[in-house]
Amino acid sequence: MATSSKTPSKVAVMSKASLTSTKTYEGLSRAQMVQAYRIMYMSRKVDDREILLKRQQKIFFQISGAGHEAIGVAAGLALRPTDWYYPYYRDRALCLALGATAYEMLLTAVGAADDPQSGGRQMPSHWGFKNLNVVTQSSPTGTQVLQAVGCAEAGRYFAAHPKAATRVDGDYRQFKDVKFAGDELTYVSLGDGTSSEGEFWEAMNTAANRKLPVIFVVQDNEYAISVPVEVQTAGGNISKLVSGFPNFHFEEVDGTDLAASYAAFSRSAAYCREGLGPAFIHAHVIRPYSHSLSDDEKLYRPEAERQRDAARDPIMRLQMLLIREGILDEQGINKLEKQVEEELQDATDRALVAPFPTTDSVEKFVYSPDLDPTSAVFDTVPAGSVAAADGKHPAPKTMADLINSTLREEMKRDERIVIFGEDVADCSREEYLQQKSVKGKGGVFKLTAGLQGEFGSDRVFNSPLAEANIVGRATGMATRGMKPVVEIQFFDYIWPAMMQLRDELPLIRWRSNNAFSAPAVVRVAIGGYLTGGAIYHSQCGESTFTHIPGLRVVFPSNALDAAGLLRMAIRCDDPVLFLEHKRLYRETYGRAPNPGPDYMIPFGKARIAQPGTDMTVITYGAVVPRALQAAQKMEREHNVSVEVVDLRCLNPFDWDAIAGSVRKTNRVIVAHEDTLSWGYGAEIAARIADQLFDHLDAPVKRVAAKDVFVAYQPILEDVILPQANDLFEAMKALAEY
Ligand SMILES: Cc1ncc(C[n+]2csc(CCOP(=O)(O)OP(=O)(O)O)c2C)c(N)n1
Ligand SMILES: [Mg+2]
Repeated sequence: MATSSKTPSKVAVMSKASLTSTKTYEGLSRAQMVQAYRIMYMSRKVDDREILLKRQQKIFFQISGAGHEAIGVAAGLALRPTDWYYPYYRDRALCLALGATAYEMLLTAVGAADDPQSGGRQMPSHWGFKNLNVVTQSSPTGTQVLQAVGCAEAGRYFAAHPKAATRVDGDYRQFKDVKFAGDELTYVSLGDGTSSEGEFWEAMNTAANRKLPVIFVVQDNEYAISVPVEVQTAGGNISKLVSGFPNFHFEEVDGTDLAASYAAFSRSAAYCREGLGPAFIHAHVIRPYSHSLSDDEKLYRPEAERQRDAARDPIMRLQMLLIREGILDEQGINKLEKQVEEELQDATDRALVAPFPTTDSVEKFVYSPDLDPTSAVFDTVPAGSVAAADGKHPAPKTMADLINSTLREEMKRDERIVIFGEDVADCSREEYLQQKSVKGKGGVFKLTAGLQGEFGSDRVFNSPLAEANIVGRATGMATRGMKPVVEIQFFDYIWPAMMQLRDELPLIRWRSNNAFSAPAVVRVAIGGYLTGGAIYHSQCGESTFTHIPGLRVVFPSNALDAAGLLRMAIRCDDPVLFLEHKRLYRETYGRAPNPGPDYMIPFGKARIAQPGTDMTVITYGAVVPRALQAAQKMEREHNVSVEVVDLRCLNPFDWDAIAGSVRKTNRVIVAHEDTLSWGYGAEIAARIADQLFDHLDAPVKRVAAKDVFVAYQPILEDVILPQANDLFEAMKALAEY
């Protein structure tokens, strides 16, 4: 027996009738108690086996679920296959209880091609089983919590809009089957240390406010690596801190006690399924095996404390209970454990000979393998370019107008689209709209004006003032098949969402080896030239995002491109960062008639904003009109013909257009509004130097902002940001070279 030294030496022989007794343990039958013991024992043994394999250098990392087995199995037995799961790394026993196998776990540990969780891409214990609704988990502590909230919102949304779940060909919906159950709930777990992350509190807030069916489980083993709980949590008890959240059902339970844990989950699940709100389970557990194999807890935990924990070992406790209650005797336990060990041995033998992924597979599933947004099939002609029967052209619209109408047209076409962010609703207090006592706001730049009125408050709504909340929830929703088109009010304030934007949203597909994906759209108002925008309302910084594999980045310079590219972004099967320049929203430059509800521009196709023969300017965004102005002056004053290439889309970008133009003109300037050093232009310049060296008659030049933030005083702003005259001077110098 695993813990035989701690069990009574003489145990009663179990009666044959014992498993048929109707006695239950907080609702668990005697047979379920045995089943639970089997899973818990398997969980511990997989940990032990992985530890051995790591010491033998057959696997490369290990983190155990030891001490957390009872709470995990309790959840697995109390919840349903139609529920959704956002576990954390100690949830091995939960995953086994849901139906994952030791073999699958060991495939992950060896990094096998057939690892169903990630195809050899993620560390072991980063759970993700598509068939079990266990959503791909990552390493950053706490990022799962807001996603779980978004997941629960998606379940509720599809229940209210069942037709939205229908498969539709021709856009991302063709590849995104939706499943939902009306009374589903979402499980999310985390450690005591992780409850210090802000995203946890943001998630609790939204779940409480929207009465979402989420069970939050804090598995409190009193340590986060070496940091004890009283350092993490004011007062040392998370239950006390969260007790003021409204609409919650709260449980604080000994998470090493299977039956008590099961009861806590049963009550919590019933509360959530009734639609009363979320539940919070604070489970006191133990961590007998140090944090991970890279940690030695003897360095910071004395022996006496460790012994105190060991006395609460959940496996030992359940074993003693089985014997005490006559559910299994010593022989029965031995037999069960032997079966588990044989099964595990077989799983290990098979996992150790499983083929590795082929090295040419590394770039697979960075993006959708199904929908290629660069495809020419998305190349359409704008309807507004054709004069009507009466010979009149429709009125030109601003970029702001066309973004608004594109959102409206797409929302009509696709019921999976929801829009949320700060101030995007017309008016959160709906009654004011109904009474017609207010007109409604619809965004600080009015880009979403009228959409709540037209599509309802469950499709267009305000978020709390919390950017991680916006992107994290959008990620959860998109994982379930919705199409959140969310707004970050100012690029300058995107950073609280950075963990979600770098480590989550664009990575979900790759890290799960295409089992999951989250093709959300994040619209962001960006840029300066505002006269008074100053440091915190003028920033660019697009290269930070083009540096993220898996994220499409779009940056239009005019109304027509904004409409065509936004529609492509919404129909796309990849996550998209859609950058909208504030200065261009209402400019006279670049207005266009509405190009119609199907106008699309494929990604990665530049636009020749002005053809030329003597030099090329590669640029995008608000520098495009400035480059055109400078180019016209060059033509007028120096008879130099400048080709202006507007990239429009930064990832993917149109290398063919760049190369074609440089081969023709042999002189090139790369220009952008963002600061010069380490910027987007550096990459383009490096590629030109590398691949077009023989075609150059002069060095590659760059024009960009000075390496400072944008100042408030307009004369300072002017000198900091690249102006038409800076471009003109650079063009002159390049022409003279
Ligand atoms: C955002 C982030 N910061 C730091 C880490 C490194 N790290 C991994 S686990 C961990 C401790 C987590 O403690 P807790 O939440 O209590 O969970 P436990 O491991 O105790 O179950 C830390 C600091 C990380 N993975 N992610
Ligand atoms: Mg902990």
